[in-house]
Amino acid sequence: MTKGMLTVLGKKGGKKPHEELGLSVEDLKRLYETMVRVRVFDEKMIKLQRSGRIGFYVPALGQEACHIGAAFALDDSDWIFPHYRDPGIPLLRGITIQEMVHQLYGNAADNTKGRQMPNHFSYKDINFVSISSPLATQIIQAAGAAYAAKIKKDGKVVLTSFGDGSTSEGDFHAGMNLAGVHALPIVFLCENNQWAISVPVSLQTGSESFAIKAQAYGFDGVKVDGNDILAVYKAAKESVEKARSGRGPTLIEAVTYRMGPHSTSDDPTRYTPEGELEAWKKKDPIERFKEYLRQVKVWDEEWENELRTTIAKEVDDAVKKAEATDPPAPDTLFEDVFAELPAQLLAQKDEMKRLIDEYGMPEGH
Ligand SMILES: Cc1ncc(C[n+]2csc(CCOP(=O)(O)OP(=O)(O)O)c2C)c(N)n1
Ligand SMILES: [Mg+2]
Repeated sequence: MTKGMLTVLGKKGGKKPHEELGLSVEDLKRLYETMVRVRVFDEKMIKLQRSGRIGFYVPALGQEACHIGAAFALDDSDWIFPHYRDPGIPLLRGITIQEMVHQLYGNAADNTKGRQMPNHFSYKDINFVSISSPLATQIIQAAGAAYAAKIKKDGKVVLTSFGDGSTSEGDFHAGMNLAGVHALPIVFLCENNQWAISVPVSLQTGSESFAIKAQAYGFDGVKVDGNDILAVYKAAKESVEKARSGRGPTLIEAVTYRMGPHSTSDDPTRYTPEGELEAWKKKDPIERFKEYLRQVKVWDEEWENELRTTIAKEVDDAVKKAEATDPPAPDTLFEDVFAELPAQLLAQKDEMKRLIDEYGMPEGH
């Protein structure tokens, strides 16, 4: 168990931290760009929901460093069993903003065919397993996948992310226990954003931290500054190397703050203490990384402006295209489960056709 909290940004003296971590200038740019893409995407999606154009959205505001820093430490073929607040991970693995916007609209180009809740992304080709609505279910699925990786000896590592509130679910304990017993190749990332909707972290655990919980299962816990992308990357890199070399799991507690509402269905001003958000805004993970990049001469105003303009256009174009795309065709409701439809579903399909013939297509089609 590491004592205290791991930080990298702001440390004085010695070699440049990113060089020590083996990160190139290209890597730094990619990390920063992904954080800004998530921020711009978030801001736009919230506006779209507020103006009634999409139904629901879960912002990642303030938590960009946690999930992007951790995922960057993985190989592209490693498995991810994600929390619902991690849109930067698919973006890092090459999923486009367009694909994600189609999902939020649930239209015919949505790869989940409008059957999933908005924001519940799922990308089979990049080993990004479907986001789960029931809290913590991804943790046991991830432990099972890590068990499979160990049996198959395929060299893959599993990352599963979840919130502080999710550690109160039985599935967290079951997953951690299985991983500890079998020394599985898995990294648990707890994004401690201080809140589980309106429940503060003080009511979530009697332990002195979340990281310390790993001790009970026989492996290491690391508490890291979750608004410091280089610190998260460092913790994740060490944990991933450890997992890949057969030395078992790690629990990373990334200490961060949810700077926006829990989701677009929430109003945090009703329960957060005055001044809390303002205090955390001073530790904004993007601003902190930007300052570091400025110091090492990777960031300048011109690049920032170009980045923001390009991303804003990319998001706007994606929205236009999603709004011009039809909803999924009704027949798709009957696809993907049975190779041959059973009699009762055939009857339902006929009934649907009859209703459409009689009343026409529902509004929006
Ligand atoms: C099993 C279960 N119980 C309750 C909920 C309702 N719920 C959705 S999100 C949430 C809070 C989760 O907090 P946390 O794990 O800290 O994640 P955060 O939203 O803060 O990122 C709750 C209680 C749920 N989705 N699943
Ligand atoms: Mg939380």
